[in-house]
Amino acid sequence: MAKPSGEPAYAISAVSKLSGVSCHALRIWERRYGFPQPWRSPSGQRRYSWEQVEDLTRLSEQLRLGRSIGELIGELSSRSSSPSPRSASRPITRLRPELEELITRLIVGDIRGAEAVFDTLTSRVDVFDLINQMIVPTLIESGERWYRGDCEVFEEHCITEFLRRKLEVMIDAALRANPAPARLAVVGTVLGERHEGGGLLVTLMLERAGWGVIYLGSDLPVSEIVRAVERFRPDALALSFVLSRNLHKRFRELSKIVEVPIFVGGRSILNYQSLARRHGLIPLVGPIASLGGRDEGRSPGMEGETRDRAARRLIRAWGPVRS
Ligand code: B12
Repeated sequence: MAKPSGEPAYAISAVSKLSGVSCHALRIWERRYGFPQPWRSPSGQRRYSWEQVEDLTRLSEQLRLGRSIGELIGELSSRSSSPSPRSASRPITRLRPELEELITRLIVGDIRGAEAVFDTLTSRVDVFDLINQMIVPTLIESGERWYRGDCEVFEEHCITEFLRRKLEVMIDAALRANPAPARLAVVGTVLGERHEGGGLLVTLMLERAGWGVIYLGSDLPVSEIVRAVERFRPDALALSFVLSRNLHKRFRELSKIVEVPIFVGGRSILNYQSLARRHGLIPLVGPIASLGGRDEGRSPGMEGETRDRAARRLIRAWGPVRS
């Protein structure tokens, strides 16, 4: 069964990926501002509650909008009795009960029940909320449960395969609604990286933002990616990195591709942003659903845009996270 939402169950690496705040910043803020204050596991590891994850996610969104960390932490500590209008209008746990119901149904093998939960959700919330509040947190939650030993490998597969199928259906719908894209991106993952979630999410968000996407799937040698770039001549290459294994080697191989801007994202990029830049790659961190934005659908004015401007648009959509 799911852990109660208030129990401190999340490790610092998970909190970092969920909120878009680096592990380094979490430790510095704790020392400097006493926020966020984690619990400690019996072995001394930091443990955070879901509520702290929510606060940090909101805070990192505000940081991206240019607000200062000191000011935001001050607001958070004085807020306890009167939530801010933003948090009232968009609470991140709004879908938490549905998320837990979905997971529970999937791990007991009630696929049809899970379909019903998901169908009800899709009729209630937009794609932006579905991704940010449901699909990504459920993927992460299932990985955390597996890591803590709270779920079997096959149970984790029941959850993630269901979500992968849903993402594919959503991509099909976005593609049909985007018949004449003005820009083209090639998306995938490099050799050794079998995690597809990031690539599928990027594909979905780019299609919704009016880009055409050729999705190459996962675990592809860079030499094959080079050939795809030569053949398709895209405006951007977007690659997802979950594991940091062989990152230096892959970055070196990718640095040889100079014809096209290469955007790299995914949980391991958060801690390797300068390395990526040194190899001429463009790291993008933060929640994926900010590309295209809430209810923006197709981005206007893409026709006639230069390749550089199109690439800058992609960068602006994510923006860097400052610590
Ligand atoms: C599903 C899954 C699998 C599946 C993948 C199936 C598939 N077809 O995708 C399978 C079972 C194959 C698998 C295998 C493994 N996995 Co796994 N897996 C997961 C799980 C549960 C979900 C992955 C996912 O889709 N996450 C959601 C993504 C989308 O989140 P994200 O990377 O943080 O990305 C966000 C942003 O960064 C951004 N983004 C992502 N990509 C990009 C790209 C661009 C260009 C941009 C702009 C943005 C962007 O969008 C996301 C949402 O906002 C995670 C749990 C987790 N916390 O993620 C573990 C997890 C990633 N796996 C893990 C591990 C350890 C493994 C294995 C090594 C296990 C093993 N011992 O065999 C293998 C490695 C296989 C390999 N060589 O790749 C660890 C990784 C730990 C680490 N080092 O960081 C995790 C975190 C689990 C855990 N808590 O320990 N896994």
